[in-house]
Amino acid sequence: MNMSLQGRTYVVMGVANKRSIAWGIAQSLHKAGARLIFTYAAERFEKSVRDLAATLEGGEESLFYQCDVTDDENIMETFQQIQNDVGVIHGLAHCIAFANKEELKGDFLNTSRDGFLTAHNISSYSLTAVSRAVQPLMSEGGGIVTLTYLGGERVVPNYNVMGVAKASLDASVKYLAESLGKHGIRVNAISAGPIRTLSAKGVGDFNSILKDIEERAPLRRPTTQEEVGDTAYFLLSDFSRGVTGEMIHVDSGFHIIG
Ligand code: NDP
Ligand code: N5H
Repeated sequence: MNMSLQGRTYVVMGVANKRSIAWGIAQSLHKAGARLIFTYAAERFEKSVRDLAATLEGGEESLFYQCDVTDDENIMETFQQIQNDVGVIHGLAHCIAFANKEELKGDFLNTSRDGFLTAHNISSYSLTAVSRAVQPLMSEGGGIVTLTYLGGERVVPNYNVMGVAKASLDASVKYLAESLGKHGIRVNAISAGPIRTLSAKGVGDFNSILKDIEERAPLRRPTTQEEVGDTAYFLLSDFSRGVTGEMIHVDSGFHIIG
């Protein structure tokens, strides 16, 4: 067995810019020889995604689709189109989350019904919707990977409704692993340490969160996009063929510290 992804095609959802964790995953998969398909939600990020893909050697072969995960029809059309254009898919990286800014500070008790539903719709349910849509294209089996955060396992200040949505996402990974295992499709999550991305921007005390990691995490350094990318590559390759329904922490070991 070798680690090459030559001849395989992967869908990467959630590249907004070069700091996106999805972009770290795309780079790792590309290095391994994979062909890439990108989906983006906001039209304003289309150029950014296309420009980034063009920086990859052979990136002209990448394909791009607009896909808003709140819209079932859009999801179905996107994967139908991908099936028409490329046929078989070997894996998918789901790197999508959203909560209203006002829900990401203050007391969790004040979470609104709307804010709760929005966070769960985009950050959790979307994995199930997308998994169902991609399943027919994964006729040779393969892997699905999503991104989660420690705030779904423990109370982390300000993560609030997103923590509850991640707990739901983490449980979805297990149920989906059971549903899709019989089709040879594995479903896993990477719990990433804090990385300064567009989503993380504007988040109150990100500096002090990073400082804490540097002081207390076993590896004493922050998580990088590349570290997450390479673990996604492992989870989407045959080297992890016996792993499903799992969550791997790529966080310098921070999660073991009490
Ligand atoms: P980015 O801001 O780079 O990516 C977030 C992505 O979510 C964007 O590409 C955005 O697309 C997409 N998105 C939001 N709403 C929708 C929608 N309705 N349909 C489709 N896509 C949508 O941030 P990150 O790379 O940090 O986030 C990626 C994942 O990593 C998230 O699940 C996040 O929770 C997780 N994570 C991040 C950590 C961090 O410290 N950064 C730590 C642990 C986990 P668009 O802009 O086109 O709307
Ligand atoms: C404990 C923390 C810090 C506090 C909480 C941060 C939560 C961030 C997650 C969500 C996904 C951020 C978010 O939805 C931001 C939006 O309200 C506003 N931003 C946008 O709309 C931009 C333009 C687009 C691209 O963003 C999205 N998401 O579409 C957690 C941190 C230490 C770690 C972290 C940052 C985790 C995480 O899940 O991202």
